[in-house]
Amino acid sequence: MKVAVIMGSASDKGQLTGCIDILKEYGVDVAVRALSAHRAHGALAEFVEECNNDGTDVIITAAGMAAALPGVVASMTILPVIGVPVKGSTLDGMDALFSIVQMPPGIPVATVAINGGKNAAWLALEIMAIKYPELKAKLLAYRKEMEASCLKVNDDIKAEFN
Ligand code: RP5
Repeated sequence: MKVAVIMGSASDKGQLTGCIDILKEYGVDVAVRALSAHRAHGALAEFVEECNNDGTDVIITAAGMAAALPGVVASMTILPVIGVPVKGSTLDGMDALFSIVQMPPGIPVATVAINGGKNAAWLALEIMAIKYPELKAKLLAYRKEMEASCLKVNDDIKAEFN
């Protein structure tokens, strides 16, 4: 299981640490890069070409402002590309959200919430679970754990107010 995580700038790093932690917790081999689509497009193209040939399963991308990175990466691969809009200081991430989600037909980017790095990891795991049965079993077990902890909270609330 192999995932590439590309951020547009080191300033996006904070939005990806949770994502990278989740992937590693599930035993995924993670290759992390900071390669701007605007400032380093040559190196970005070389890295995506590596991903196309080295068994990478999914590419996670994160960028803010005029966030071209996810769409540009998607244009260079048929691997599933997940986009994380990063909240900048001026337009609160709406700029990045619209840049990432509004892709033309044929070049999709699976866009998660603004600053939704953790869901990018969960979505990548679910995509890979189609191919890796042991990962599928782990994700199903995790859903059961989440349900159990949610029901425990419900029991506590019932006991407190009823
Ligand atoms: C985007 O511009 C990056 O993804 C980052 O979110 C934003 C600002 O980049 P820096 O000026 O902090 O490098 O391309």
